[in-house]
Amino acid sequence: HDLDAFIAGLPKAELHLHIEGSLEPEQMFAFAQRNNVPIPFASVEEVRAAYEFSNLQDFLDIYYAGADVLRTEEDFRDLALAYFERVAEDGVVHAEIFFDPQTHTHRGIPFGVVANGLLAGMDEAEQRLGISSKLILCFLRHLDEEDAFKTLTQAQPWLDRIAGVGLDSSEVGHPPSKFERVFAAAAAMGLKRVAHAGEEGPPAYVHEALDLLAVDRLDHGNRSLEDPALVARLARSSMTLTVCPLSNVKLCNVASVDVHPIDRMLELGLRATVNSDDPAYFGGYVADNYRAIARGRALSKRDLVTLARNSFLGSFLSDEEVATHL
Ligand code: ES4
Ligand code: ZN
Repeated sequence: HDLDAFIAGLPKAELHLHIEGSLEPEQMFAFAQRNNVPIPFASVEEVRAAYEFSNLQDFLDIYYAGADVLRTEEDFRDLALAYFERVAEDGVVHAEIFFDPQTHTHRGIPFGVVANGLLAGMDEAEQRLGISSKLILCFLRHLDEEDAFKTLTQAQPWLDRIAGVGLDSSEVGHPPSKFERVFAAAAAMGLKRVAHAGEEGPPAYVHEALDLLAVDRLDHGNRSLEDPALVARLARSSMTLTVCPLSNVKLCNVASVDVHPIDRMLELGLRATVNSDDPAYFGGYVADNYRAIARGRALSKRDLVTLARNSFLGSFLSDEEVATHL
């Protein structure tokens, strides 16, 4: 198909990818076997059949359970490398990937095992595939501020290899204000800031992410559309939104890709990008997301180029590096 080839051939950056969410059912079985970890599924088909979610929490319960098979530095390296090998086919030339250290440290896996493994996979991807990448440490917002501070302290030895901090997990009931101080500490260490906001939470949470966390980028941000003054502010400040269409549909935040607001976001002057979020759970990698909205919303090639261009403009690459991709 002409459109599929156009999308795959479009150089793009992925800015919203939870590396634990790239754990494919086949890998889950392979890691479970080699680490002797029991899993409550008999087959890959059974795992896939369990991926029916009615909201974010439904998904998170399964996602955290799945991550239990990740035990060794080699597991994290293999997980990261498999992601890069897969998206090399999608035209990804740069990726800024999230990881959730608390998911692992809380079950006894040292921070360094996770970080060293992921960084090894990232380095190998750069050498073998020519894909550059950055790492973003996400705090789990359902846990408390003290735990986030502990995690930031554990990250200290790796700070030269961590581009920024993010905020993910259960949004409603855990507003950005809960993490104002830890984000200020991260900023003082020279780290960039991003936060999931307006995925399930109200526009007020997006205002908090801007005003209290001083985010450099907004993850999802969909519900900003309910607040015209907020939309104007986001457009005026060229704030990047990392939109994840297939995720929005799988988590029932958007009824189908046919009614996804991606084109409305572009028309409103928002710097929207397209990303996969948790590709192994939501039914597709980044090019699948581009294809789904291209068909669902009849996007033009010009729109697709704008979305890909926005992915570099919104990245944490230097202006010089961005220029090489435009
Ligand atoms: C996530 Cl889709 C989504 N939302 C919030 N937190 C997450 N962690 C992994 N995927
Ligand atoms: Zn996400």
